[in-house]
Amino acid sequence: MPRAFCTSGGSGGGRASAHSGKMLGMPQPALGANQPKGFAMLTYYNHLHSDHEGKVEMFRGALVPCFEVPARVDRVLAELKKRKLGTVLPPNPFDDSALLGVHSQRYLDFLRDAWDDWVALDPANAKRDALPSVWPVRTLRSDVLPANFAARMGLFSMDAGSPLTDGTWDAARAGADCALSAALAVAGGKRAAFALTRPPGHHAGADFFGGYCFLNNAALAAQALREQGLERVAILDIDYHHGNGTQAIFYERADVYYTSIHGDPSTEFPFYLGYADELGAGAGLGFNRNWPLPRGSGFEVWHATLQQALQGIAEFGAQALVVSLGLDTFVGDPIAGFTLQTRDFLQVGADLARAGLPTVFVFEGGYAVADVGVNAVNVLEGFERG
Ligand code: Q9C
Ligand code: ZN
Repeated sequence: MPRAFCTSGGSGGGRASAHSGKMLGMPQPALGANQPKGFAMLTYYNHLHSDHEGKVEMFRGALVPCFEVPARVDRVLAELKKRKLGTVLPPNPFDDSALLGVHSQRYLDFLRDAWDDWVALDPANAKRDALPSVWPVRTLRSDVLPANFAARMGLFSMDAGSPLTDGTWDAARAGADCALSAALAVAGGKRAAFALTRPPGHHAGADFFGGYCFLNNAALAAQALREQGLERVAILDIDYHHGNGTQAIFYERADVYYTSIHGDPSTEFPFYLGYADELGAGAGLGFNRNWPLPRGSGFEVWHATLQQALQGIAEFGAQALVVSLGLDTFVGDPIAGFTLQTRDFLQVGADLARAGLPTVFVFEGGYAVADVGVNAVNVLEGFERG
């Protein structure tokens, strides 16, 4: 296996390494066949997203209503249709094996069965979201797979803010199909495609969920672009929160460059990753670049930082771009701290277009529900016009 395909190891348990050649589970022939070409935006909409609807998340010692709600994606879809921005399609189906370039087999096995296992603990659980409450932190073992489901929840998660529900697997799985479909469309000649999906993905690691994320859609898109033959793929993460999962998945790889602009993790979630001194490791040294900004930062500093991130992508020589499109940089976001305005998102889209790369947009965060549709579509429209 070429070194470039080796992924950074997850914590034991049969972390799958990506394979060269055609991705397992891809429809054959994949490259360019039956893919719509041309300019107008193609959106792959996750028709199962609302199957995932958490009730509560743990926050400061209380269970509070979820911020990550189905209306977020409904708003984006409505705005896309209102402005007639390109075509909306259901995703193409991929086999579960298509996920193994990014996620470990034992994590996927856990996630697929998690709801049934939760209800098996206690039939009354059918009415309650599943949340973890115990974790294998330093000195505890993460190589053992406990039979107890609560223990497995902790092993495969990073927080208690990401409720797992009856429909989480089906929704996340269809979202992965959206990301893979968008990547194949772009590999096949489309200028841009948009994976409109929830739950989001960028906090999910090779073998854990957290930060409302279960499967890492942006990582799946980047890996699919690689396996379609693009040699250097860049991921630009503009969600308010650092994409710890995406960074970790590619941290030791030189073929996928990860760069992120986000709230300083010293005060902002995910707290334990996303600092400026994280530059990659091993073969991946120099292929990771973080741009933490203080809570309260506005568009002027954010926009100047975007130019620096885009310069890094240009110097890397990316052949395609994956954008983790979070809209929680918006001033009105209830859980974030930057002050971008609705009009600024048009400028963001135009700046992304100037990178001149085939681009996969993947929907991430953004919790100001009434504004998230206009803000997301402003990025896409700015890109289309740019
Ligand atoms: N009660 C994304 O934007 N905790 N995830 C927030 C607020 C986690 C955000 C606490 C925030 C995760 C994809
Ligand atoms: Zn976010």
